[in-house]
Amino acid sequence: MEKIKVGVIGTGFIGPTHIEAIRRLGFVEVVGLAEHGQEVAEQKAVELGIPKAYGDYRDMLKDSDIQVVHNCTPNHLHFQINKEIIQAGKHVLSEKPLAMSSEESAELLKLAKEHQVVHGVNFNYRQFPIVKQLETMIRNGELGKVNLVHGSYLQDWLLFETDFNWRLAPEVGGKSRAVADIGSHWCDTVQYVTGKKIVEVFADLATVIPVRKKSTSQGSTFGGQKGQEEAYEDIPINTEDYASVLVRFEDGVKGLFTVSQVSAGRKNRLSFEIACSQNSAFWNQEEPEKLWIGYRDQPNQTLLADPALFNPEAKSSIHHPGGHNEGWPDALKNGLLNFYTFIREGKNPLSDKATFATFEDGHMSMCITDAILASHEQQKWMKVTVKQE
Ligand code: SOE
Repeated sequence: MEKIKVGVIGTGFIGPTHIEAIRRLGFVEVVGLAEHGQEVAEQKAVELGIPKAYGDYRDMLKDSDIQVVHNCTPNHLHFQINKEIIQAGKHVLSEKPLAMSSEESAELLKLAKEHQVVHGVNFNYRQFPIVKQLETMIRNGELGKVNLVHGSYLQDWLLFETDFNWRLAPEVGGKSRAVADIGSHWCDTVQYVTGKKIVEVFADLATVIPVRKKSTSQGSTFGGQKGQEEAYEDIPINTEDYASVLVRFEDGVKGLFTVSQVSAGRKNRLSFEIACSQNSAFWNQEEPEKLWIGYRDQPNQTLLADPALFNPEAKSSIHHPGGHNEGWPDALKNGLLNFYTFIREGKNPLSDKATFATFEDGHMSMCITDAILASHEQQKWMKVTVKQE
């Protein structure tokens, strides 16, 4: 059987992880890579073992062999490139955020529907096996009715004033940083698990480090190290390092989350607790194989990820016996497996249900971010308005 042929645009932190995940699928092949400039593209193609190198992604989009394109570029390029991928009639898998504004993400969603291409966005945390298990438990009513949802997403890679990355600059990263970068994951994951949309928010944002020192040499995500001998320039920062957001979900469910990229010791700690009428459940991405189940009238339990203990629907997302732990790269692979199985089975993006996050979810996420920013600015509750094109 012919493998599905893929091109990847962008090879910073996330592009290579997409390539690795695709390779693990077996029925999909990365045949092309695009970077800014032929020299970088060729160097990266050699490093990553990809046959075709394009110094301009537009040339890759003309390659009729390529059926699917992954957009792994910095945020400010997402909209234009996503648009051109769709217009070239290729299926698209984009990094989040889909675009720089919710007007743009609405336009992309409309365009993807018109061209009937399969569209996915990399909200990977919903693809952890135990997250899927929790989703089925809640859907089957095993924990009772959902009452409260709270948690946080904490990182420390921007803790020092010398930590700098393109995500900090609004013209490249977008007008929101911590909320759009990691709050978007938290919201997507809890909406997926509870099956309930966020409908209203009240937010308090802060820029804990208002001036940063930008190294004239380093710049990769998670790349910073303290104490290096460097030359720096002062850069005023006006995107948020921190946010606390009160949230109201559909059906009167209430919640709260905090995001921070300046919390020492927290590397990539997305966590949430869901309090239901019978039990509570707690999950933390840094210990992804454990699900805490809380009881009022008996000892609490910890469910260790194990296909033998999972609900039938959740079993398909776990690929190893209990104790053979799966983590972050495996969740990304699970998302891509679902995305490419959808394509392989010739499913219809307009009518078939996707088991991965789509541009619909990507657009929803942009609308939530808009409401959070507006709420902080106006210091009042804001409704999440899902803009239509
Ligand atoms: C950086 O904050 C980042 O890489 C995010 O952009 C990812 O989406 C998240 O999964 C990990 O942190």
